[in-house]
Amino acid sequence: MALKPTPEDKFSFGLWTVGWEARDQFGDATRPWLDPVESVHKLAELGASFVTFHDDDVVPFGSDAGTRDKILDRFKGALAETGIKVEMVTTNTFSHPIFKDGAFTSNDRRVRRYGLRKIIRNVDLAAELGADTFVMWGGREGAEYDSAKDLKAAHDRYAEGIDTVAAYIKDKGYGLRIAIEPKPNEPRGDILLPTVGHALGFIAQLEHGDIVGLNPETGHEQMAGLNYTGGIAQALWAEKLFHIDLNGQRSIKYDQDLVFGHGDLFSAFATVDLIENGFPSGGPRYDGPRHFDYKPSRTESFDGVWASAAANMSTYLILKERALAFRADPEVQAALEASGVFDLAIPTLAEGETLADLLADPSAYEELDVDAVAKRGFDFVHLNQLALEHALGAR
Ligand code: GLT
Ligand code: MN
Ligand code: MN
Repeated sequence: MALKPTPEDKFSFGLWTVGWEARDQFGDATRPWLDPVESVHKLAELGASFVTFHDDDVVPFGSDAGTRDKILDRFKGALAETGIKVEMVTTNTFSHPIFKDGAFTSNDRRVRRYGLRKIIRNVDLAAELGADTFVMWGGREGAEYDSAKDLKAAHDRYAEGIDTVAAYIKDKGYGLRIAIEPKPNEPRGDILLPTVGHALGFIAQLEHGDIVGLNPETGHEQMAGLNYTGGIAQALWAEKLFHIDLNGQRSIKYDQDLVFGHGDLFSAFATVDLIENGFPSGGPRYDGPRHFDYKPSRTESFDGVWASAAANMSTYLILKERALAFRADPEVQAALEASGVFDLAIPTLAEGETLADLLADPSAYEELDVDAVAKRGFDFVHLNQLALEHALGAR
């Protein structure tokens, strides 16, 4: 049964998602250009609360100032009419041929300076529209060949670029935070900051890292064979989960950008469980928009485009209902308890206990019956089956 969204669900869509003309490596567009104003109206009807966009999604690359103003006025009109808000803005530093070797990390300094200007101009627009998040997906920041990049210099330039933008945001007093979006490859053979973990390590080295966090995408982590829920969990733990891109991916292959849940469904259940229920022991929560970054398949007409947009939200809501039921089930709570899930939140050293105290505690080591302790079964399979039965609506 399809579920209808409400504003409390905070659903958000990139205009480049429904607006994708479905041109791929091997074939031409299968759908015509879609007016962003129409997308805003359609998404509002379907129950979304927010849209997000790249500068070039709304104002074609290279438009003169007058044209840009006219287009933006019309776009703002659609926002006002529908009540749709812009929560995130991002910059296209990957489509135009000038960016073929990247923006912040292009070997050509002229490109780096141009890219920085394009981004700063868009930061101003993001602030003007009241966005909270400025995403940076560096899809072209990378290489096909190891000899092509001085990787030390590339990281220096990447950090220089992001720190410069972050410092500008602070100087202007904008209420924006930067969210880096990792991806392992595609369009470049290898992309810099390929995973959540790489990006977290990078942010820790920045001068203005306090306003820089992450925008992890489901499929991007899965393209690297990683667990998306695990990735966003570590970002949450580090208090760096600023935004999310939800979609679907079926295993390690090209970036599929399927509807959320149409890839690894059971993993999607775990993702929604974490977002909606938080960690079993409490702690940092994600409270931001539920943002979908998917591509309506190339086979679909516009009817299929809108059906797929609705499918993202409906799937999320179904999984949310299932995840709430999972945690509320007394049998699940007992299974979590039996598996020791709650015990993991107990610090290993007792309050006030020092390492010296532990070293002097024979019950922890010398007298511990390691074979007896090793006999314990954790019953994780039973717990997982309960999760599966809830996910399938069989409980
Ligand atoms: C591009 C990419 C997405 C990013 C967008 C933000 S651009 O469509 O495939 O994953 O989120 O720049
Ligand atoms: Mn993707
Ligand atoms: Mn994305």
